[in-house]
Amino acid sequence: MSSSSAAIRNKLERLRESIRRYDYAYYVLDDPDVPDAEYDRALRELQALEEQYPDLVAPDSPTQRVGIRPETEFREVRHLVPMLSLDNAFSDTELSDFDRRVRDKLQRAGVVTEEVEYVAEPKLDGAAVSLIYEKGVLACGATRGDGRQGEDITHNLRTIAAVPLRLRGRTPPVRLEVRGEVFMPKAGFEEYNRGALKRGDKAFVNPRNAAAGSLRQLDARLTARRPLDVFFYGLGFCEGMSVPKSQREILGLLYELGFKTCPEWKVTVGFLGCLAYYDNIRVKREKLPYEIDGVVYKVNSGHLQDILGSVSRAPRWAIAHKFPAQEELTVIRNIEFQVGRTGALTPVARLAPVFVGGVTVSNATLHNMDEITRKDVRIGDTVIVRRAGDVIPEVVKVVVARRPPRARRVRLPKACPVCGSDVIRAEAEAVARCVGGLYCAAQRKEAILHFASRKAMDIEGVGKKLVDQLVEQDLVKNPADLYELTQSQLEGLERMGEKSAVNIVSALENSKETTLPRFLYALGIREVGEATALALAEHFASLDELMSAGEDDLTTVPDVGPIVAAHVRAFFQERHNQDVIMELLNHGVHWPREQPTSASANAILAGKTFVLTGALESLTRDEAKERLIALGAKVTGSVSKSTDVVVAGENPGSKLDKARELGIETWDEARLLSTLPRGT
Ligand code: JCF
Repeated sequence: MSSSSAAIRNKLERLRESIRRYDYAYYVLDDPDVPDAEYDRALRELQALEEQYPDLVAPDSPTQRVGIRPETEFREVRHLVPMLSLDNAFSDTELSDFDRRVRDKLQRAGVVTEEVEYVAEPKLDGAAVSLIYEKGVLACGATRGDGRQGEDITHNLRTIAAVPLRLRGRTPPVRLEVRGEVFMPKAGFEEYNRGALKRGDKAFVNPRNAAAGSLRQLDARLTARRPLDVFFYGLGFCEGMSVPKSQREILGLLYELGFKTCPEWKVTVGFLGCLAYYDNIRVKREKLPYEIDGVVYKVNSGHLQDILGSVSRAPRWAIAHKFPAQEELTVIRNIEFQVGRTGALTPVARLAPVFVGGVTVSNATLHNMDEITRKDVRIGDTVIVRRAGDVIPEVVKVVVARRPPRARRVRLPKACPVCGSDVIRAEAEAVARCVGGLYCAAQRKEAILHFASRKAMDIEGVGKKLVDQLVEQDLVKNPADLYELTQSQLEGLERMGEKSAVNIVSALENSKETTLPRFLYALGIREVGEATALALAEHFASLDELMSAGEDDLTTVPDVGPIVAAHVRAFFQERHNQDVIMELLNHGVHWPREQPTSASANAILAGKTFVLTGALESLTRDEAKERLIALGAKVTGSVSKSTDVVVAGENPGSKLDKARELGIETWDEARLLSTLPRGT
């Protein structure tokens, strides 16, 4: 045997061994080792290599089975019609290729179609199921398995409220097989995981594994406690009923029979129509209450589907257009501690740069020391990083099998990495803090950034890069120093032209006219967010009164408890803070004496609770919120029985559904604008 063929055998065996291990973790343990993207790469590499060396294909190679059937304690059931899976398109080009193949094949069959009509819907990230109804009654439900036979999970499916136990309508078909995707909505997943951690149980790494794992419980009472939902998208076997002639009619029929279908589905025309749908869903993705990993397009016409037919495991008339992977593998090069505004030390993983969720990521948050311990993250580890939407990338888990012998644990530093002050971790608290306060440059920077931020003093142009320079060059030590900056000082800074300097000086000048709630929020008092700042401003007649209030006084303010009161009191007692406030006022920071208050009973929206959802056209949500509050309304984040009005903009999402469910009044933007008088 030549050495090169030995090397190839070796490589093949290594790939097969990895894939077997991934399969076991994924299918049997419901706890995958590596991200899907990595799995797909390994499988494709193995397939390519085996294609190149067909005589080295082993009968037990993971490529030799389509779909994997785990060893199971469940009864096996044969699907009446095989469950197909979907081919993937990972780029616009691959989608365009698919559309061309469809048109070519139809043309060769003598069908003239300019553009093909498709039905598009989001591709849910859950577990595929097939259900059989006998004379309208749920008789059997199964997992996809290998596509020909799956596991009998009827007992578990029965616990899902959205699975009809009986079909709607008077004359049910003799036998009907329906296909759908069971999933765990994002909110339920997060809530479930929070509970699991509290109980000391294992959390699920993602909603898909949560759904698959929940369906494979032996005890249906456990499944019943999991927040599962389901959308149906197709038919299998039909007897005693005529089969609809298009995908759109199938979805319509499913709906009439009482099955939930994804409300986002649409008929699209041609490649460009599909692309437009894809872009639209990608933008909506974060707001959807469930995880999706792409969109599915199906040729709408059943007749055309028949002409196109299927290859081994996937139809030629459908394709899944995937979003870029949100999870990837990379290596932790180092773990450093960042110091925040309140001195909290946050461990941050410095990563070997990796393309994930559409961007290159080189940092990921590790939240706090407890998290590091729980996930057992060490420097040198290979980890799964996840970047979903615009949230900060995070380390999902360590691939322990790839841990190098020299992987190093991290310890909480005893001294602040920025200023050298002591680091204290209070008993039973997850966060460790630098005690340096405004002596610490990191805390100074964050305090100034917060002061200038949009919801605080709203000083445009004062961002991270500028504040870093201002603090490092000792031009600004506290927020009040900002107002002493001159145009020429600013022009002397890096990346600062005359125009930017002029703009910043005028932004600073403009910011001096503010409101008391904004000012209080801008001070950055611990535990005082926007809502508390507003409550404090409404309760006290003046800043002086607030500054001299005792804790007893403070706790009479709505929503202010002893902890917040102590923080407020301590802040105003601090000499340094008093000085900064005086300086700010001396620089001309001011606000109207009379705040419009929600406490005044004659405010037109006094006592009304509003929820805003979706994008408004003529104003931002923050502006709408501020103006509603000015009229006496309370604005909250989630819809409940105590909500009075839900204002829905573009793409409102689940809050609107909830409002309708609860019969709460809903307003569109026009109705909102007609209520807000000009100038509020
Ligand atoms: O949402 C899904 N995961 C999904 C999967 C949607 C579909 O319309 C599907 C599917 C798998 C196969 N359609 C087929 C034919």
